[in-house]
Amino acid sequence: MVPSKRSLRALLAVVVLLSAGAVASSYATAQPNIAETQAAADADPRSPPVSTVESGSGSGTGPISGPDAGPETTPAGGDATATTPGTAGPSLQVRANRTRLDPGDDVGNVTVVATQGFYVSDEQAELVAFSEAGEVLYYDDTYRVYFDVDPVPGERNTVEYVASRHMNGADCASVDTERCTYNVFRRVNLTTGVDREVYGEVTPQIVSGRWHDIDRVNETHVAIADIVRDSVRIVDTRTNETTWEWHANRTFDRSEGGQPGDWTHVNDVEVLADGRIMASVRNMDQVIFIDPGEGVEANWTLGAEDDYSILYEQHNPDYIPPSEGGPAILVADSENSRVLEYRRVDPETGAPTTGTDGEWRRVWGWRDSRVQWPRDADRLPGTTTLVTDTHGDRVAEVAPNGTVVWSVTVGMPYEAERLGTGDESTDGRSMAAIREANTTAGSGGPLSLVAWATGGDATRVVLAPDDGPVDFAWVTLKEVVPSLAVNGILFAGPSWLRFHDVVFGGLALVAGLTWAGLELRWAGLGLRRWTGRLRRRLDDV
Ligand SMILES: [Ca+2]
Ligand SMILES: [Ca+2]
Ligand SMILES: [Ca+2]
Ligand SMILES: [Ca+2]
Repeated sequence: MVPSKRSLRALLAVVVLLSAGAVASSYATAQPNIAETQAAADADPRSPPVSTVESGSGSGTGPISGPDAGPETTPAGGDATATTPGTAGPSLQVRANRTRLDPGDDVGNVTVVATQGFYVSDEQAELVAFSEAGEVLYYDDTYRVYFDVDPVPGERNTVEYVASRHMNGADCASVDTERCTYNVFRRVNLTTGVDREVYGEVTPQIVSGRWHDIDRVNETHVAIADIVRDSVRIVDTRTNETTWEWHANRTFDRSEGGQPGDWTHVNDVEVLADGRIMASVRNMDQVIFIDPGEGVEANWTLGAEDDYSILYEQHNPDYIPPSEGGPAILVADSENSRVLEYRRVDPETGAPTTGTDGEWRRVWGWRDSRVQWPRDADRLPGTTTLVTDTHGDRVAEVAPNGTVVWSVTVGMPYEAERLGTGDESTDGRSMAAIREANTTAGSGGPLSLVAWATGGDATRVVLAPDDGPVDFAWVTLKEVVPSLAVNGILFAGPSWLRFHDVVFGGLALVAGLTWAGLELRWAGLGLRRWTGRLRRRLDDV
C-alpha cells in the first residue's frame, strides 16, 4: 500500500520538528564556558569562594586574552599579574581573566582541567580548577589553547601546563612565516596566581599547538612529545638545549601514519621509573617504549597501524608499573570513544610479566552513552578512574563497575588531574590488582564492586550500570557511525553541539530534503520532467 500524500507530509513534518527541536533544546540548555560564566559571577559579590583579582573592566571575556593577544608587560590584574624574571621572548602576559584558589577553603578534592576551546565559534580555552561540589576555584584563559596539566610533586596547589597562542609579524621572524605559534610550558601556583614560564618555543604557521604533552624528568630537564619534529626529546630548561632525542623515522616508515606536516602526531610522553620512555604515536595507533640507548623495544609496542580493535588514535596512555599490579597501560581509546586498560602477561600462564615474550591483553574498559572522543584517563589511588570526555564536555570519575561517581561539565576538555594524587596514574593500581583486593575482601568487602556488567569477561567494555535501553541504542549507534567524521564535525562546531545533535541535525536535514523532493514531484516538477522541459525549450530555440 502506498501511503497518501497527507500521511507522508504528516510523518515528515513530525520527524523534522522533533529532530530540529532536539537540536534547539541542546542549544538552549547549553552550559557556556567557564570564563563566560565567571564574567557574570565576578560582577556578583555574593559568589564565594571565587576570589576574582580582576580590576577595572568588569568583564572576564575581553579581548586582552584573545587568540591574537600580543606579548604584554603591563600589569593589569593587581597582585595576580605574574612576572617572569629571567625569561626572554614573548612570555609576559596580562593575566586579567583569572580567579585564585583560596587555600583556606575546605573544598574537598580539587580537579584541574585543561581545555582546548572552540575554533569556529571562537570560545576561549581555559585552565580551570573545580571543587568537589563543582565550584570554580581558579580559571585562566590567557592562552588560545591548553593541553597537558601535571601537578608539581611536593607542592599542594601548583601545576605545570602546556599551552599555545598565535602570533604574527615580527614575533615570527625566527621561523620565517607570516603567522606562527608560540608553544609554552609554564608553572602556576593556583593559590598565589604566580605563573612563570619554564620553557617555550616558536613554531611555524598557525596550528592549535604543537606540544600536547610534556613530562618532567627532574628539576632541570623536561621530556617533550614534539609533533612538529615527529620526535620525543629531552630539553635542559636552563640552557634550552636538547640533550637527547628519538626521531620517529628511526622506527616508522613514511607510508605509515598521517600526512607530511602531521605525520606521527606524537601526543604523549612519560618518563618511566625504570629509565625507559613511553610515548603515544597517535597516527600509527601505537604506544611505544623507548630505551634511551637502544631505541624502541618492538615487542613492548601496544597497538598496530590501523588495527582499530586495539587502539584508534589514542591519547594519554599511563603506565602502571609491576609494583601496582602492572605492567599495565590505561589509555583513552579516543576514536573508539572508550577507555581501555591492557595488562602485559605471559601468553601461556596469563601471569604479569616484563619479559620480552609478554603480550598485551585487555583487562578493563569503560564507556557510557555520553562519552565521545575521550582523551585522558588517570587511575586514582583508590579504585576509580578520572576520565576526560572531550566531546561529552565533561570530566567524569568512574568506578570499576562503570558507575559515574562524580562529574563536572566543561567545554572541550583535553586532560584533567586530581590534586594531591600525583601526576597522571601515580599510585593508581591496575584493575587486576583492584579485582584481587576486592576478591580478598569478599563480596561485602569495602570496595563493594558489585557484579561486573561484563559477566566475568574482563575483555568486554563495562557500560554504566544505570544506563537504560535508550543509552544502549546510542552506544550502538556510536559504534556504527564513522567516528573521524563525527568527531571532526564536533571539533569544528560550537561548544553546545553534542553527538546526538549531529544525529538529529542530520535526520532533520534528510527528512527536510526528502519532503522538498516529494513536494516538487507531486507538483509535477520532478527533476527528470523539469530537465525534459528545459531540453525541449532549448531545442525550440
Ligand atoms: Ca598530565
Ligand atoms: Ca605531562
Ligand atoms: Ca593520563
Ligand atoms: Ca591526567
